[in-house]
Amino acid sequence: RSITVLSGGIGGARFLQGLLHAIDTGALPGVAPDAVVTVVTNTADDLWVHGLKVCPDLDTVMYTLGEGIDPERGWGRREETWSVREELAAYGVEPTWFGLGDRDVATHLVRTQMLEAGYPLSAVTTALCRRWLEPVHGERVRLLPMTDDRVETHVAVADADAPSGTRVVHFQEYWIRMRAEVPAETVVVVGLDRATPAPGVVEAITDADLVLVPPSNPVVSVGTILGVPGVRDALVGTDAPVVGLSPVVEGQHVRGMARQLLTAIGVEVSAAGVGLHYGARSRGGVLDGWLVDTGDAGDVAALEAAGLRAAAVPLMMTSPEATAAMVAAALDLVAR
Ligand code: GDP
Ligand code: FO1
Ligand code: CA
Repeated sequence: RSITVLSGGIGGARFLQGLLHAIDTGALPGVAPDAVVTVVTNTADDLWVHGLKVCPDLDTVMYTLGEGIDPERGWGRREETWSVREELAAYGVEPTWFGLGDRDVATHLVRTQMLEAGYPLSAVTTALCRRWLEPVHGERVRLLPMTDDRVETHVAVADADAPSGTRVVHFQEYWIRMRAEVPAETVVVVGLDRATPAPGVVEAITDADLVLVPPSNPVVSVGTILGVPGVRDALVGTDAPVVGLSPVVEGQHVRGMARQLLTAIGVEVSAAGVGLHYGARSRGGVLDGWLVDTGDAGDVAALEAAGLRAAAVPLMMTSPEATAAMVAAALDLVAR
């Protein structure tokens, strides 16, 4: 069996922990313990900062599955120290709002050096994962960036001081410095339309036995992956069932900024709203099934009317066990 997951950062990483737990405990009928999991990861959160290429979602997944993540923050390294950050601040260099931890910096140094030597991001990611994933998971987890091309999400916000009344900032500035407190007017994913899928991405979807869309951000995580030319077609064309899980529970994102960004792209902030935005494959969309939280059981009928298989189960990823049960329910949805 091979399972492909289209992942963002924290939500995707937690989901993957549950998926691997479910595989290990034999909780998924028809999925052998040696099933290979390919993670196609969003790279549109990436930024160049202090001369370094930082890939937050790739690193969040890599550190989480490699047991190096800071569990409280959900991003960056555990047992982190911040001397580099303090020294940069002492020089007064911007951006001071983006914090690079000392341990984390090593990852960005290796990555940047390899990129500048001419290796594509996908090859760099494989090299970094040799340290993090192989010791823990052997060959059964593969991490692929969605593309090797530079793609960056930018957000337009109202700014009375700007001549046009609008200012465009990098997604990280919107999220960290502005704390997503001002409405996002539009989301522009720079470079997306000219990007090509990284090696193995299309094949991972086409040749999969199952494709899972975790409860990742539908706009800046899954939305950007779907926007890489060729990815949507691969999903439409694959023989594998495609099933997703809602990141919106009872009209609220669980964590992050899904509400602000869904509003910016005109999608209703509800479990059904996101499911209908992805749409049924039978009707031009990308999903066969969509799981919603028990609190959103009232959304199931509308989803079914739109051609999706849908069910309501608890969708809070409170532990790998709870998340494994979500994965089992997702499988059950498309097995029926
Ligand atoms: P990011 O890149 O770090 O923002 O992470 P992702 O894009 O992978 O996931 C972010 C999304 O995960 C947010 O929209 C949250 O609503 C959602 N999320 C986080 N924790 C949970 C959870 O326990 N259950 C559900 N259903 N969604 C969650
Ligand atoms: N999030 C913050 O809130 N503040 C930071 O200073 C910060 C730095 C950072 C550095 C590396 C990294 O991989 C992630 C980092 N994050 C930080 C998290 C990141 O901004 C977001 O959570 C994701 O991009 C959203 O997916
Ligand atoms: Ca992200």
